[in-house]
Amino acid sequence: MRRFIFFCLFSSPLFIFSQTPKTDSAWVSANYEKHEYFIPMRDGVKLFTLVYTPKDQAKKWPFLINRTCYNASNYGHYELHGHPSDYLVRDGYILVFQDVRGRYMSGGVFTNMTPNIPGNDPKNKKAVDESSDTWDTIDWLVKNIKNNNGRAGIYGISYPGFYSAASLPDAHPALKAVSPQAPISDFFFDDFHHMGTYLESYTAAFAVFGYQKEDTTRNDWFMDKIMRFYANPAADGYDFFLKMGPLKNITEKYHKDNFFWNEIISHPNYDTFWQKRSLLPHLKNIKPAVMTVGGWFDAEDLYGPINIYKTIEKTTPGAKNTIVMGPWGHGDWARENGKSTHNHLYFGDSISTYFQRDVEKVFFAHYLKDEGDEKFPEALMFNTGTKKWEKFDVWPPAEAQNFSLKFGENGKLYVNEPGKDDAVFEYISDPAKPVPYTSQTEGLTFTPRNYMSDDQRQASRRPDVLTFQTDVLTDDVTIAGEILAKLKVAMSGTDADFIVKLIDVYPDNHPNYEHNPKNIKMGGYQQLVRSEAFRGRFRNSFEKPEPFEPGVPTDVDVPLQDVLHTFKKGHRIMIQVHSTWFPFIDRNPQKYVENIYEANEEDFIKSTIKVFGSSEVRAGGSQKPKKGF
Ligand code: PG9
Repeated sequence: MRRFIFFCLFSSPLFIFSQTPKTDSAWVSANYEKHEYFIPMRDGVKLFTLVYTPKDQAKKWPFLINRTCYNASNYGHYELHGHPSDYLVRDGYILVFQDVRGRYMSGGVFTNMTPNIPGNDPKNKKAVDESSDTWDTIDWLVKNIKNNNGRAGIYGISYPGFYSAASLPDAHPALKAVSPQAPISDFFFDDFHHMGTYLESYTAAFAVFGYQKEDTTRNDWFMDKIMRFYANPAADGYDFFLKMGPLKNITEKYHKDNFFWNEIISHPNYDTFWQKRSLLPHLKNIKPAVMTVGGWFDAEDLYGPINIYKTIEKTTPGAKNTIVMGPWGHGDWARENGKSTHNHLYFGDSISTYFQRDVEKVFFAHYLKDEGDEKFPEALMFNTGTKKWEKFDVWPPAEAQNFSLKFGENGKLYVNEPGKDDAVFEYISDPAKPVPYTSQTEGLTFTPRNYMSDDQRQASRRPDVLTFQTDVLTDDVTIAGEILAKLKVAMSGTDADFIVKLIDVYPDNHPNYEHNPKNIKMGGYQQLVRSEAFRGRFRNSFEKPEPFEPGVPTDVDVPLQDVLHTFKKGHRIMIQVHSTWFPFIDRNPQKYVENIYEANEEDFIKSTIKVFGSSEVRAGGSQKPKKGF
């Protein structure tokens, strides 16, 4: 059963097919000695910490730390699940796995996205957060573990990515290298929410984060809560959640006693509850080297890596700060099966191995062992169109040519040409028949995943989806960096969501991929490159939502996360705009209510939405790519 959770949350690091020599439990137990400690924090709480020390005592070793809410004991049987990678394990570190406060074998109370308390005073027993817990852990390790070289690194994927990044404010002086990977930065923009919409596709996941354990345990105390969704799993998530009706029914039926769910539904706006849980305002005066890693198709934490990198660039100009973005879904860089794919798309062979061996291992060896010369680019970014790595000395690219995409009549999309400013495009948005977010029927997700590069033809054929596309491109067009959809809209209702999608339309004669286990036909495939869902009530402020006035043209700016994608000659660029995307996000009643988590069935109304031709999607273009990393 425990494997189930580990599998879900880390999306299967258990199934690592590394091409390096096997670093299995036999190899680990032959080369490492394992010890378990309960490390005292400054307020007296003890954190369970698993330590693997190299048996080779001829050298002094640095620490490599992973702080997790997903059960450090999963690493307790000399089985490391490929995380850290086999390259790091074989390179030799004192490997540390720690249950964070309030989880599994550690003491204390669990808090989601622990608010950071600026400053670090080990004598202040009250001021504890993830930064102070990491500081106290490193201080104890350096003083108590034999044969260490006085340096520490920290890494982690997903929530452990947040704990890695949370070590940066007021970092311990021994902390020299930090790699936040798919880190959460702010739960109002990562994971559970997208720009104010609630990710209904996450509903089962709350069980993991919303119950305090009664005692120290190595087992998943919340499993019974999860199994309510999975004992007889629905084959069709769309149907399951549509029948569920308003979100208040989820409260009633599943999460009434879940403290995190109750926090979410009591704070529908970006109030101080969320603001104090954002890590971004605390990322100042950063001392350790930072390599933030993310996946362009990461459905869980894409906002986090991009914004952690950009924030450090802004607050600490001289920081050793690198970002690596690959053609990966959530955490895919930690597993290798030889063929690097996302969904139906093939990007090349062993891309995760390249990252683990030639990037991640090099980063930690340089800063923790003085090996190799520092040659890290500011940004090592995989172009998802050309399927090649590109290196940038600034991200987004300094020479961004600002692209303007404008809507025209008959579904035309214009690049850097005037559209039809006086045109009006409209659709009827019906919450009873929302736009599906996947091309295939899928069951209950623990978190959404495949939609990020899915085929959009199921949407572009619907009357409630505005679809605009360019003529066939006569040259390659690269979009690099941020995208902003500046919509001018009006509606018959008083609230609405806006989903904006950037899509790569393949030529009708595009060959199928050789590596194509699901036998997907790629001719005419409308590949999602980037999307964002924006809850219109937050157009002027995420803290103070406002209704729309029926019929009044109103500006709604929808920021989409960065991309690096070349639309190749013979392809088309497509933009879609619509107002439901289910069950990826919850349905907006489209009649303004104070709190959608408390909306009633009768609040859900059809609304006629108008999008004016004066709308525009702005994007950045890329500088000439430099040689690869
Ligand atoms: N993205 C992971 C997650 C968070 C919350 C619920 C479900 C998954 C993670 O950050 O660990």
